[in-house]
Amino acid sequence: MKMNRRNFVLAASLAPLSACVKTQAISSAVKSSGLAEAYRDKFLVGAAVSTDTLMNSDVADQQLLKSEFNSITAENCQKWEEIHPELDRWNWEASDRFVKFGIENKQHVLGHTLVWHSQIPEHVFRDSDQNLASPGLLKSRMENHINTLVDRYKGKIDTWDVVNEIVSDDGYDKWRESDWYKIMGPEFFYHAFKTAHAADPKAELLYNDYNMHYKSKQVFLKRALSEALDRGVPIHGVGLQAHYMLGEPSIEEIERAIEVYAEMGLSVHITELDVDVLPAAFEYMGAEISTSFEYSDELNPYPNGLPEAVAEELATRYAELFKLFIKHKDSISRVTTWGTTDANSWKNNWPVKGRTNYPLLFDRSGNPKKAYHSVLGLVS
Ligand code: 9MR
Repeated sequence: MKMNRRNFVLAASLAPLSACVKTQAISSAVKSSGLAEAYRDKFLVGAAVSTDTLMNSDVADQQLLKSEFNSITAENCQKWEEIHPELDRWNWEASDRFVKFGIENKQHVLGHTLVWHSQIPEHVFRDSDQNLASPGLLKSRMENHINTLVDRYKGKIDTWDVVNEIVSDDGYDKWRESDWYKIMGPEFFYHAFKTAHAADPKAELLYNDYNMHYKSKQVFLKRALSEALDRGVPIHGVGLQAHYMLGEPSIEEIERAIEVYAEMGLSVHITELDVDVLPAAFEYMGAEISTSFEYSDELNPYPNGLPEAVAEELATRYAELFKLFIKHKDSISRVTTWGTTDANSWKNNWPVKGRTNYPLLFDRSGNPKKAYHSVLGLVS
């Protein structure tokens, strides 16, 4: 195998998988199947873990995570406002539990997310007079945040989502006017990766975003990522969030996105996969969580269960997606669903609060859905 950057990262990111396979082989008397096990020679199969699952010790959900997935991502507990709510105060409990859980279960552990414009306290961007912080002050706060977090889990967290969502939603062709960008310019992007790499040189470092299949976003990101890589910025891979719908985007669009980033020598991770089955509240299909729409019954057509025909459609959609991922298994290191069961999906509350959505592979009771069987059926 040619040892380019992607292969190196893939080898590094698959290393914990061999440990995981061993563990699963040992416990095969108890459990001989599971999605991750079925896909073990293709890519890691992961799920995001909610803080509820970690803190309330939701045993059923934890069991599902252990038996079906060999990779876990912290859904919320490591976001800046959660873990570092004040300049000198850290909340470690949920995050420590998350990392411990992954290590005990020999899973590939994903940290999420170090630098993001969202879910971050306003004071980070202010000086003591409440004016916009200087570039130097913000840089030192970023360093303190990344160093503290990455260092605490050095050698335990395998992969970090280092920076999330740098592209403007207006045209998808320029930098997002976030406080990070306003104060530091593109340097914020470069510096986050350099700082994370210095804190744990063995960790795999990702750039993570939604709508990575949009043409203009690809053009922008190709340029931004190339400029960073040319400067020696240690970016090892990209995360395609993959918040999809039943009919959109097309498989061809998703395939092109995988190819574009893989051609740059980057490892491709599918980081937040789910498939929304409810009527679109709007045409825009991103994941910018500040957007929301008012509830109406027309937007919530299946409060008492998913009709058989839609369950079939979902199963077909998942099968097509996984067929594509298998086709590109040499470029794809991991496929992670954003949650475990339909009960704990963010999609029940976004972009409309209080709907009953069915975007994942397990139903509200944790039972495998048709979609699960269609994905499993591709490899067994
Ligand atoms: O699923 C997450 C939800 O529970 C949170 O309320 C929300 C805000 O922190 O973030 C959701 O996860 C986001 C992820 O961290 C980044 N990509 C978009 C995801 C959906 O908004």
